[in-house]
Amino acid sequence: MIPASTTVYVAMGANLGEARQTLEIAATELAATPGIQDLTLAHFYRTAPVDSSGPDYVNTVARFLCTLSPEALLDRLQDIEQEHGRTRLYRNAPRTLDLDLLLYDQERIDTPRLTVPHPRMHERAFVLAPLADLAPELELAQGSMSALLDTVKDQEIGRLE
Ligand code: PH2
Ligand code: MG
Ligand code: MG
Repeated sequence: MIPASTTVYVAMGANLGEARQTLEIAATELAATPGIQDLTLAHFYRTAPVDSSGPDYVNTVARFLCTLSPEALLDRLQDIEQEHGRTRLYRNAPRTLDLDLLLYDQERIDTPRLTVPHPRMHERAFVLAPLADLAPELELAQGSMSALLDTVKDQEIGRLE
């Protein structure tokens, strides 16, 4: 039997090292994961750090179909972060790679390891802009993509080629 696939969105960010290249490699690794199919990447954006410090970030969002459980997917995301030298010195510290599970179909998950939908995604231009590239029609609990983008238009962000 073919297992039912879930549509998943993952936010990708980095502000240390070759940030864009790291995101491209991480996307390739995600796409090659058993249980993950049809990965599409949004545009890349250069973004000023939000509640964080250090150099500008590069951010994007990946969408894919997934047959992994949310926990198994989180394990895989954390493995890829580790491979790219991710350390967790303190909250929101500069990082070589951050992979955040944003949406797992319509599911609401609230466990010690995982809160989905991501609780701060609706207030961050560095998530909303690439998410809107992939899914302009998406509705979050807090509003439509265009309404939410309007509330974050003062956040500094620029699309990369
Ligand atoms: N991630 C954070 C905190 N602040 N700022 C930008 N611009 N991009 C990020 O990915 C980011 C951030 C925590 O994960
Ligand atoms: Mg994050
Ligand atoms: Mg994270």
